[in-house]
Amino acid sequence: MTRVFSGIKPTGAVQLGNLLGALRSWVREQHEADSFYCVVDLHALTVPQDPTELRARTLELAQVLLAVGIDPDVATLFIQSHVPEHTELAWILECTAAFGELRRMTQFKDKSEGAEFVSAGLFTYPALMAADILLYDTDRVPVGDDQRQHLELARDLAIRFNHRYGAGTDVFVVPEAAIPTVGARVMDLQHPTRKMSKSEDSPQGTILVLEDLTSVERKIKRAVTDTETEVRFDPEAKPGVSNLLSIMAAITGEEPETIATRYTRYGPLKADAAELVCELLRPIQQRYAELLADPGGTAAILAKGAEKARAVAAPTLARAREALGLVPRS
Ligand code: ATP
Ligand code: LTN
Repeated sequence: MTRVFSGIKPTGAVQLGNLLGALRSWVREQHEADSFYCVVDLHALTVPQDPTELRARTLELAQVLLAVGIDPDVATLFIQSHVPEHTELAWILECTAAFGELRRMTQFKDKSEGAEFVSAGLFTYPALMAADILLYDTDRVPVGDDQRQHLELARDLAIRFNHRYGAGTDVFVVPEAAIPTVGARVMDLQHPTRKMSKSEDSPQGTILVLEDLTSVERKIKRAVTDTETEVRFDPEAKPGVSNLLSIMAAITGEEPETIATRYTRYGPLKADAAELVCELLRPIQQRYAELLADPGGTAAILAKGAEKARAVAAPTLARAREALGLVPRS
């Protein structure tokens, strides 16, 4: 059976881009493949975190994933730091990756530029991400468009390791990225040329999955467009309008160009976009409220998930250790 793996960082509240670019594919994939979904708390540590907040955000994120529709009886849901094999393989892959190839990663450039403190972990981040993926013999990785380059690196590391140490039998499966055709890059509503993000400080430009729906509606109605009036899908010339059309397309499954033909003014376009987003979020928020009543249930799901994950990760790590010539642990 095909194996799917993906991860999300507990770095802030889940936003609409996470949902449309990644989480909806996760929910779909769980019925088609053996799926592992991970709250990557160790990746969150690459930038400074408040401990109390990190703990709360990690559990909140797990509950949001359940509310979005991840079924723990079908998929394996767990917290990255509960499976220590991730950090051990990450070290091995840091020694497989070249300094120069990590330096080329655009996410590192973006996140380090202008930062007061740049951790070494922010630089080696993609090696930990490759470890996440390769530990599970992953065939497919559903992610948003911003992760394309990291995925390419994970593939290169798998191929390089197999070539160097495989001795005729591959140690790692070479994964493929699965990036949706629409919704893969939801843009900030106030700055439509940059992606919507959890940790970027742009409250008016970011729609949160758990946000009050009146506020969601207000933000969409105030989204930055342009001084023309024509509704047309053209991300280069009309980034704001095109972003709204892409969001609607990702929700309805229609083409953004087709949706555009139904509008002659921005007002009705925004009103319909707001309604579609609110309809998408409403049932998720209701399920989340129910889950809040049972925190013990979520903890039990995560404990079972970690156990299932470890049963797959440990033999893969043992294979890599053996191939490298590390003396077996007795
Ligand atoms: P941060 O702001 O801390 O970097 P983030 O909001 O970018 O966080 P991640 O945890 O890095 O979120 O990503 C989780 C998943 O959501 C990834 O698959 C990523 O590609 C996807 N994703 C994040 N932002 C967007 C977006 N604006 N549009 C589409 N997909 C997105
Ligand atoms: N780097 C990703 C999060 C992430 C991930 C992964 C995604 C960490 N490990 C493994 C897919 C597979 C991000 O910043 N969105």
